[in-house]
Amino acid sequence: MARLIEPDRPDPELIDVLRGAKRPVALCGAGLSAESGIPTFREAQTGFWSRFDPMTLASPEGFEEAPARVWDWYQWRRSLILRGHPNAGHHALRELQQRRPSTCLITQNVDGLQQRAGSDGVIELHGNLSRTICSRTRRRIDEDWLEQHEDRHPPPSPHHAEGLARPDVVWFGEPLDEGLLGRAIEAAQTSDLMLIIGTSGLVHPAASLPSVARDHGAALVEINPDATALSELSHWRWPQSSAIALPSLIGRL
Ligand code: BV8
Repeated sequence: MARLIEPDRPDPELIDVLRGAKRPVALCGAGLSAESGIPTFREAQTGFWSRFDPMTLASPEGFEEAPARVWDWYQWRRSLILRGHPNAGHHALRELQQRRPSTCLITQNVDGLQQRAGSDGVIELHGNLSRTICSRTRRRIDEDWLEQHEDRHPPPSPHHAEGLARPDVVWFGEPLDEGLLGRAIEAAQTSDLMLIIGTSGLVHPAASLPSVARDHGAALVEINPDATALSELSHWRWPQSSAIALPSLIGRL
């Protein structure tokens, strides 16, 4: 049963555990970017998009069936990300990296906000929306080409006659990059503390990383206003926004 942390005050014992951590790892989800104005994956459906299921839009079948709709959905999400900025939670994780260079940041998010907060070496398990690839060859498509063909939804690919431009993200039903997943599993196996930040713990294989960490002796701390599928597994649960909890915890390092 997870130990509940007072919403507005980090547990002194947790601060000691963080201070003593040799290999902290963070598993980040859409909740980390919520305070940056990026709706979480399940909230992402507001207004016009509320009539579509994100699980379908974020899939090869969805793109096959309605490429223009999927392309426009991602263009809409890109516009939210461009208007958004890293929040205090992203900056606190950057600070953790600076104070503990052995920190490993794993994200399910595709918004690139952690990198915009100054972090490098972020493991982007599900890709990054700012990159565009060819739907047939998966080769990168540069911004100049996309601008020249911005009247087409989606633009054609320069790499293949039947190719279309698509976001460089992992859709449901697509495999994750083996190298990235391997690095994330290795980080979970060798960590002594895992911060589980803003994720519902429903999307696999990312959602299995906390149990890998726990099986290898790591202390698990969930930071999320709501309970999730990972709460039972966690040693601590902090029912607080990551934009408040992370600076409060890491600021006391
Ligand atoms: C694969 C990119 C195999 C696209 C995304 C095992 C069991 C069950 C199912 C499966 C399984 N293995 C595979 C599957 C199928 C599937 C899956 O997991 N389905 C589930 C959903 C039923 N997985 C896959 O298809 C994966 N591929 O396994 O391939 C394979 C192998 C070989 C050959 C072929 C295939 C691929 C999964 C990747 C999908 N792509 N993103 C895009 O973004 O458009 S996942 C998508 O969901 C986002 O990346 C998002 O980050 C991610 C996970 O969601 P969360 O981040 O958790 O966000 P969510 O909205 O759910 O929750 C937000 C949380 O934040 C909430 O708890 C909320 O309370 C909290 N919160 C809110 N505000 C705050 C906050 N927390 C803190 N502070 C706040 N302020």
